[in-house]
Amino acid sequence: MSVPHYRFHIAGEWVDSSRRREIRNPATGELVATVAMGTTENVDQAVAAAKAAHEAGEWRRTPPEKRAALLHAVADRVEGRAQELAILQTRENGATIRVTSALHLGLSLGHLRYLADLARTYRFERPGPAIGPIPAEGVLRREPLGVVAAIVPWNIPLLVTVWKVAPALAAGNTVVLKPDEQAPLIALELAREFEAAGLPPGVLNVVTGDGDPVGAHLCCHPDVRKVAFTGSTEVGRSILAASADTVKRVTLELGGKGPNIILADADLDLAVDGALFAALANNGQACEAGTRLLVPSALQDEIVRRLVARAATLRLGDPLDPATDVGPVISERQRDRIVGYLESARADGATIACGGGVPSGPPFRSGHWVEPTVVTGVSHQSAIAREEVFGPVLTVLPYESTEQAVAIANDSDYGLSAGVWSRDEERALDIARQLEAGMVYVNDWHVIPPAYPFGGFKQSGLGREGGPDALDEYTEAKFISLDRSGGLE
Ligand code: TXE
Repeated sequence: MSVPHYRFHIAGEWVDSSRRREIRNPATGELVATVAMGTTENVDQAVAAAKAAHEAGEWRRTPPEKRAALLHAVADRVEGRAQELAILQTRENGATIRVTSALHLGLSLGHLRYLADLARTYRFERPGPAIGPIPAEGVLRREPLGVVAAIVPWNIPLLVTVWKVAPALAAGNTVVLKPDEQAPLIALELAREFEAAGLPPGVLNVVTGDGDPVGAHLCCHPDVRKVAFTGSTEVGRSILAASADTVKRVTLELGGKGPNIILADADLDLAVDGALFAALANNGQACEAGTRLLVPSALQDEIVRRLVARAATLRLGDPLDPATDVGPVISERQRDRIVGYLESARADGATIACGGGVPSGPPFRSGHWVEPTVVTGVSHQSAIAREEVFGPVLTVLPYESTEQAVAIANDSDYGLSAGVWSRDEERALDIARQLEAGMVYVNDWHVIPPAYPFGGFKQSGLGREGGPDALDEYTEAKFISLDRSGGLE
């Protein structure tokens, strides 16, 4: 049976390449599609197209209201295909159909519409206050940057793409998008909808290919004014370094090791359910997952007993089945990485309270599987408690006092998400204020509303995505002074 072949998109043309990559369903190994793999020459072509489109000025001079309308038209088109695209996303990256429908498609559409609307209200130009002591006035402007490179990962590709492409376009920039080589299809479908909605050629270009050379070449290209990246902290660092030569603007959304603190007064049923949701949603492959569960030491046995009982009810399996709770991980490499962390935890004396296995009998013969896993008995200094595992693994750490809980929570290079479970609003808020994290969830997790910024403290990143100031990250501030002491009519 023939499978679809995806080409990439430069200057309004769909471009093929002699090198192809197979995209296989991580649950079954089934061939989903093939995709053209770009080269550095393709990057040069895409940047040249984006630069030419920026200089031609059609898009940046399009009234913001019309740019917003086009982004809404794209949202309408994607919404019309939501079910089909959720299935494609599940087949491409293994997230369960409930998650691709609600989170990957549903949330992305909400964010796309919100970011579109920002163009309508954004103050691209406004008069400033009088400039004393000279008789002058100022004009405050926000202008598009030019060519923006967006580099996205495979775990929640549509939302992460929307976070970059939508504010960049809403602000009048042109874009070269590099999807992840393992899950590029949804981004190419999105580009198709932008083209169908009438975006001028060259304004949004997509080059699929490997991180190095395609992503790396974009990051040192002199005509790229900004890089917006989501991915590993390691690659984030290399992007920051590569951007230094040409002083590119950079936003980075990197890894996390979210601390999730259950206070002694918490509703334990809610907190235990929430802790599993925090750690396992999207098959444990979410940057803002809650992966360090901090529990009062007196309650540790009870909480672990409840976690294990609840985890036993979770269904691991076919991600296209709406009854499935946890699907496969993206690749053999990621599975082996997760297994490596579990082995090192065992060597450190950890107890695997549940899970820990790699099922291989039917229906798990193909694909990349890790059982939902709860780890106890490790120090908060061990690798499994400090590093991003990026799989369905929750590590439980006991604490003696809330001060100690906060200290352990903040003793991390990361600072993306954090959580607190309590019945006492004041106590929960007091702790939330002390946590070094860009997002703190009280009695919930994975709350990602479009009107709030997303991003991390410390080595979890640089800048923020979404939220009311999203267009600031894609514009330059300009001040024009008008001296009225003579000469101006
Ligand atoms: O990420 P990479 P990988 C974390 C998570 C995971 C680990 C490795 O811990 O286990 O990273 O995942 C492109 N210049 N996250 O290897 O390599 C690459 O092609 C420019 C957290 O998949 O960072 C892809 O498009 N670009 C995370 C993107 O970077 C380069 C999501 C991400 O890939 C490049 C994913 C280079 N030199 C992984 N090398 C999150 N924050 O949500 C690679 N890329």
